[in-house]
Amino acid sequence: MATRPSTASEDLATEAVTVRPMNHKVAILMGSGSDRPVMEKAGKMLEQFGIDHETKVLSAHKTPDQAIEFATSAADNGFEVIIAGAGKAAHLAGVMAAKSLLPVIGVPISASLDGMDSLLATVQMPTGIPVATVAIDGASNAALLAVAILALNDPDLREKLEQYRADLADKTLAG
Ligand code: RP5
Repeated sequence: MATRPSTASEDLATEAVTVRPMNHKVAILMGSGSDRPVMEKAGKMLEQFGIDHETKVLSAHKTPDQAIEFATSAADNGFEVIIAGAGKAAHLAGVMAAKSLLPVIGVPISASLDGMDSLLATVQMPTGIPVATVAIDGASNAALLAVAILALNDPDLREKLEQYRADLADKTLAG
């Protein structure tokens, strides 16, 4: 029996079945190696969602040229979101936001003054250059916010986020 050519809608259906999961890449930056114990939580959370990430120590103060170079080339290098944690006079997230159009999530690190200094330095960005700031040492939430941003255009990731929230509710109700 002669086979008829496939219709456009059948082609589309086949394409939908063979579609691959989207590849995302998130940058996890920190101002010092001493921030690593906090910032590692962001990486672990992203891994739960199967999201690739690259971790780097870059200081707005000690390595300003490298920090600016990273921010300037981040989008071209495939990053979609930048998470930046720093303590004390925390400028790393602000510098990333100044030199990149990617969404930047700042994590204030409690390196001194219970983290109040870095909280204010990170959250109080002047109008025009925003940094989405999470709680002091809130690296896990920074990752979850990155997931929410990436899920806007990724139904599979959105499903994972819904499942994460459902599990969270179950755990909470279980006491
Ligand atoms: C900030 O100063 C870093 O992000 C870190 O939280 C804090 C202390 O840095 P180190 O003295 O450990 O290099 O720039």
